[in-house]
Amino acid sequence: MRKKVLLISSWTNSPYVLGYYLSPPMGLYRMRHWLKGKHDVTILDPNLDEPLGFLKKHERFDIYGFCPTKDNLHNDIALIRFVQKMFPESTIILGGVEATYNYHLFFNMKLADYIILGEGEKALEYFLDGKHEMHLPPSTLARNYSYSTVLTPEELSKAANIDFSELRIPEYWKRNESVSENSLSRNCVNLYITNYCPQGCKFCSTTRFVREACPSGAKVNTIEPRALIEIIKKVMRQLPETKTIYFHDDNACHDKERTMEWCRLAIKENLGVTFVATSRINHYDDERLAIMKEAGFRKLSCGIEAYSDSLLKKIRKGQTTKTIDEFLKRTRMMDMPIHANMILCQPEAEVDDIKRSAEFCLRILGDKRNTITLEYYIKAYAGSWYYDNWDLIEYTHNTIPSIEGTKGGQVRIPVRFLPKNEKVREIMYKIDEAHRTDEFFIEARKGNFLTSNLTREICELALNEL
Ligand code: B12
Ligand code: SF4
Repeated sequence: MRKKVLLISSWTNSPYVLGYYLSPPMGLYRMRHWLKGKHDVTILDPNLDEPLGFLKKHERFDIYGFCPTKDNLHNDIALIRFVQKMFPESTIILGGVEATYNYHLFFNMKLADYIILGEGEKALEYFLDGKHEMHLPPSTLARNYSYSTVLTPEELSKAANIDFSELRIPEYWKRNESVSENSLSRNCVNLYITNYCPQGCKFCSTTRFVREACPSGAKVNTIEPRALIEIIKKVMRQLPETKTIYFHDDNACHDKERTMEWCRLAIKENLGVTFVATSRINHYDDERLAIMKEAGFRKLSCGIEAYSDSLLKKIRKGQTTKTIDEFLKRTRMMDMPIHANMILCQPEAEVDDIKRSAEFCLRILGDKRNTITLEYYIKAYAGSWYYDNWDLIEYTHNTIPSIEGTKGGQVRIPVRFLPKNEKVREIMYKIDEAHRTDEFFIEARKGNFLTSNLTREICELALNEL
């Protein structure tokens, strides 16, 4: 039977672009596209529409699907409770990364009827088709009881081929304007062309995301090259002011053959847009780099995380300072700027690691076209190795707002993994203090800002403290 579904993106509840530029909730749009013709799916994006007014204005939906995130958990919980109060006869489902890893919390707080793990397209379709009955007694937990819901490359191509004119992307471009002098984000459309990262870095939750839902089904799938070219052409037709397509995956260039093939096709078709991708540094080899440059890539984003062999080994990053240096040499020879992601005061960092990483950042920033997002500590997200194994986790309590009489209260949020080394911890606290008291940080973080604008000062501060 046809169902009326509302999918609701995480509620930041702030008019500012805080640390990252914003983009529409592509996962929710992908699910809507997947279900087109079968169910009526509406998207509520609280970044653009005030959610309470929206919910009151619209008739009841059969299903309300939320995508909570840790950073906005208090707001997301408040909104779920508001929907529970307004529409008690509707079904509430949750999905996405936070719901997948933290399902106990949502069930314990009675915030969900069902939780869908991993990729949502096929899982939500099966759910709406009523195929969710497991026919197991409630006292049983089963690991491998169901169909795989991981998308194949063909299905990924279908899922990503959405109607971009429905995404209200120009509204996001407008919202991002104040931070988009950084050329990465100017008139940018995010695309996702892979599904998974098998690396398993200790601080990252990505590797377990698909495995959590489908233990046997996890391997890296990449969109078919011809299908990708058609999607890019569609973006350019529907949003002709697009300047950059950003493949915001973790591993966009993982598949060498497919990357080279779609780049060849892009050169032939002359698509009139530039590209940025996020991928591991070993994916940017000489051959791929040469053709990517010719296809219109203007920046490469990558996770460097630390410039210290011992620390890179501890966090299971699968790269060394030698492979990082070789990557930098390749990109310099190709005249290709980079955006690097770094983490300074890591749980297992020693003082010398801080020195090496901070000096590395300053060296990279010597080329003005390069940018670095430097997190000075690791945020404690569920799903990562540290989350399950590290004993030094800092928590806070966030206040859940009461909306028109709904239950409020507090929710405990894991903030960050604390470094074991005392001196490293001290440096981290000094940086905290500077964020509170130093004029540069106060000014820089007043309204809209990008984290990458703070990198140089954080490094200098850390080096001064050594
Ligand atoms: C690209 C990206 C961004 C982009 C775009 C985000 C956006 N609006 O779509 C930008 C840079 C804007 C961004 C911002 C932020 N991000 Co971000 N982001 C990512 C990244 C790399 C990919 C997400 C993505 O779009 N994937 C592709 C789409 C197709 O998949 P998806 O969104 O996961 O959706 C699928 C499934 O999850 C599922 N699903 C999702 N929701 C629902 C809901 C229902 C009901 C169902 C059934 C299924 C379902 O089905 C979808 C289709 O398969 C992930 C890491 C990762 N690998 O997942 C982090 C990640 C999601 N981001 C994260 C965070 C913390 C943030 C910020 C809060 C950072 C900050 N401090 O500002 C902000 C929040 C912005 C906001 N308002 O929500 C965390 C979330 C952690 C957590 N546990 O909550 C992640 C996991 C990274 C991490 N570990 O740090 N992010
Ligand atoms: S940090 Fe990057 S390479 Fe490591 S597991 Fe996460 S997505 Fe994969």
